[in-house]
Amino acid sequence: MTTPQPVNNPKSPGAVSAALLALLGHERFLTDNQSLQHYGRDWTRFAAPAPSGVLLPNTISEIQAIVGLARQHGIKLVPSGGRTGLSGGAMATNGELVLSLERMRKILPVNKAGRSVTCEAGATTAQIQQAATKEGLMYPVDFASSGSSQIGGNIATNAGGIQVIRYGMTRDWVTGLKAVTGTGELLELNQGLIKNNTGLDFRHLFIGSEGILGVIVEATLALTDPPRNPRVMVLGIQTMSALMQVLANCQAQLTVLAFEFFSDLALEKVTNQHSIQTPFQARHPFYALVEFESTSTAAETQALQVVEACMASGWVNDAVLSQSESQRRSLWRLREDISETIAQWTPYKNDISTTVQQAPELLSRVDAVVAQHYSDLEVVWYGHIGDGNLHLNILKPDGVSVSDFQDRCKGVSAHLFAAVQKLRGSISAEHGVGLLKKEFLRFSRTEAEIELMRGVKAQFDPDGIFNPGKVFDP
Ligand code: 2HG
Ligand code: ZN
Repeated sequence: MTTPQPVNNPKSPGAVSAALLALLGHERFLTDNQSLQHYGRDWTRFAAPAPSGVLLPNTISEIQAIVGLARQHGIKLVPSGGRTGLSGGAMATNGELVLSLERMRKILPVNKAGRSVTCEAGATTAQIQQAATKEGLMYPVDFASSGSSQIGGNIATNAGGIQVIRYGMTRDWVTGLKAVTGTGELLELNQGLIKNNTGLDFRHLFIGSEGILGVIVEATLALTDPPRNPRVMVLGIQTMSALMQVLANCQAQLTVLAFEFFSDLALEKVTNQHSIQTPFQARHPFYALVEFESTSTAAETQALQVVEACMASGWVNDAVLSQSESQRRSLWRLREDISETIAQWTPYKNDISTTVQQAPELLSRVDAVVAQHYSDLEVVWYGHIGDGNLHLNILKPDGVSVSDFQDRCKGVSAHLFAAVQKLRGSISAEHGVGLLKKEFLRFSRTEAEIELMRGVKAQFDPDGIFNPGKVFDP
């Protein structure tokens, strides 16, 4: 077997390789091309992976030893989970070493009295959800990629998903965090406590930090009761403003678990790809997927009354209501399969938000930008509109190169983000800034704030070894 020769310009590459090999062996220090390609990228398709090695530690102390070597030899590290991110936050494009947590995936027994679970950062979201379900509890942060995304990555991007309207973001469920900083120190933050008012809470700095302060190695998560008898309605809707009226009415009268929307083109792509039946005979410009708790026949009657009232007002054209668990799941697929289905068109992704009350204004301003700049392209609208979060995906036409397409869309982003900025919204609601959004960060954060972020990074990672070039430039 040949000795791997990493790494991004270390002071003494031979010594680094020898030390990493002594620490991890050939099995857990990978430098073959296939591994570099696999571990060097996330679900973003706008940059080429180019790491110089992949590290697969088993323990926190191995991670601390790796950080020690990185400091000593000037190596950069990219923390890596399930790499399902969409902003390039886990891409290694510049000879870094990928620090994968995939071997650290232990889940401790669920603490029933405390309604919590502690796990290593490499446990997948779905494994954690299953562990909770076995005990009659629920970890409520959920999204289409939960089977492969890992909890460390979820926390590092403060992942959102399809039930935020009811349960909040990942931040709301993390009660304890262990992280190794850029100095190799192990921080044990908040220890699963519900009540702890002892000064600055660094846990919340690591949540959403996108790997720039250090690497998350363990988490304690709060759990809750699963919803009772969730039902799904899909509503055919005429206009975007009607969508928001329907939201207000559902919120007022139902226990809403999710309120998602998608456009007719999104539905068309998903149903064509997966040979799923469309729920309606006729087509409608937009669809809302509403999930609600239906604990009694009164709740079901209430839901039907809401729909009837919305139809009478002309907001809803048509509606279907799930009658079984399998129907509920099939209706969810219409929404959950969109992102994966359209991936074949290398879409340019926008993940923007405002307050919920300003969402109609956001939709109309975005509509104006789309009409002006993208009238010749396929544009797929969908998202968590009940949270004020819109995913606008622009599909790359055949025959246009990825980089030309990206350049064109980036030019339009400035117009789109200016509209977001006017509403004091966010240019990245849930996918993070990573590599792709950093040049636009100023549309959501002031220069003074970005400078403070640099200062915070310098405190936790004085040598700048963790995820360099992500979120902002040094
Ligand atoms: C979703 O809500 C994900 O489906 C992905 O956040 C969104 O692909 C996207 O733009
Ligand atoms: Zn989303």
